[in-house]
Amino acid sequence: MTTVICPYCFDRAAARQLPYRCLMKAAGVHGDKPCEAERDDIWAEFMGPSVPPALRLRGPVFAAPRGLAGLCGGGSRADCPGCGVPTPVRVCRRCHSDLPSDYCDQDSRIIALVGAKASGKSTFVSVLVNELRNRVGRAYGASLAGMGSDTQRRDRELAEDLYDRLRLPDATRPAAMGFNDPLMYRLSLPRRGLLGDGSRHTALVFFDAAGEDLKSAEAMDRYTSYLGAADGIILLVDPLQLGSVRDRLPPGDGPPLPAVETPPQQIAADLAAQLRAHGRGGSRGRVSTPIAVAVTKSDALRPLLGPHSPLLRNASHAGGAWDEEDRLTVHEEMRSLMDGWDSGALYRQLERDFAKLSLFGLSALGAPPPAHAPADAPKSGPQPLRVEDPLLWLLRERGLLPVHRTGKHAREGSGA
Ligand SMILES: Nc1nc2c(ncn2[C@@H]2O[C@H](COP(=O)(O)OP(=O)(O)OP(=O)(O)O)[C@@H](O)[C@H]2O)c(=O)[nH]1
Ligand SMILES: [Mg+2]
Ligand SMILES: [Zn+2]
Ligand SMILES: [Zn+2]
Repeated sequence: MTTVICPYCFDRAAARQLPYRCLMKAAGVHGDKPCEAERDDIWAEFMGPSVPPALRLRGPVFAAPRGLAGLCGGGSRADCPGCGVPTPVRVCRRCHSDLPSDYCDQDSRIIALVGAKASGKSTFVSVLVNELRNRVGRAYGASLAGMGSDTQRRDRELAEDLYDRLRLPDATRPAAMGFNDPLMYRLSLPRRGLLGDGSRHTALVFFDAAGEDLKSAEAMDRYTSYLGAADGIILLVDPLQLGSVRDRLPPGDGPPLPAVETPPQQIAADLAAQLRAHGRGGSRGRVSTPIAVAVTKSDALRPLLGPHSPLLRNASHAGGAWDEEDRLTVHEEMRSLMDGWDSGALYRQLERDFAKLSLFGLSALGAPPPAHAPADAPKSGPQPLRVEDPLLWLLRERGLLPVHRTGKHAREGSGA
């Protein structure tokens, strides 16, 4: 039985129970009259007040007929009881959002992206997607395809902005101002098996919320079910919002420093509390969801790094395998840097709260934005450093990446 997690409201349901939506096509079998649009109040209520009244009228939703094979996508259709025309469109039981046609054909992995305002979440996702499609995709023989027209459109727009016009993403609008669509991708990785070589498909769902949603109670509600459903969390920490880092950086002519937002320690503590409330607390009260804590904008930290710092180069991904030793080197480097920033307070708290945690350092842009235009990418375009590491580690934790083990450090790491 295929279980589907709605990428909008995170409801879990058996694929065969998902209702259908009529496409309102002409050529109806019942008297040639297409169905008329109906008000979909369940969907409208979920989407919030930003949906104009005209758009609330949608194709009628009807329950899946009994006895139909438990598939969605893959060609499963049901005849609309109103007009008799078959439809392939499945919707979520709880929020009535339409699911992309191939969403339910594979396991889904929900990756929660969390970070204070302006910590670099949207830039990170855009660059990550581009790297997975190109450099990293080549190394692993992987491919990534946007699922659903919303993701495909947003990807195209963001890529044109970032790579052609060198414009950084706008600040993400907070949930109070409307619904932010999840980004859905189908990640295909090669699988070498006894029955021959093939591909393994995973649906990846990212939810890029606005930083201020972490602070607002209404927005938290949706955020919480998202966190509860997450297979892994990427917590982005903006080093330029840490007072001790700001004090250490030489005064330069770079772009102005960002406003100081919610401190990462506070975000981590809230996160752990939310996850515990969702039953994700494990042994000794530590949360079982793996968390990748990534310090962003590492380009700005260059004056604080030694000439051989692993943060100055990408992982090699040689042989299409994950290098555990390299991850530990980065983890230790970040740990000693953070020690200098706050005497290790954030790390100690993370260790108390999370059973599986790893530290990362990345830069989506590879260089600071131009001093006079902080909303632009550097002139040379994004030249990311280690932007893929947190996601690859989370995939590895779920057994989705081949691992290449060398040396004495090659042990399963938890909390290291
Ligand atoms: N130096 C440097 N600055 C970056 C990098 N990525 C993002 N920034 C800066 O951080 C700002 C915010 O980035 P966003 O990606 O919009 O951050 P966000 O977390 O999505 O912000 P909200 O949506 O408002 O919560 C950008 O406008 C850039 O000025 C990077 O790799 N290096
Ligand atoms: Mg954003
Ligand atoms: Zn839903
Ligand atoms: Zn119909």
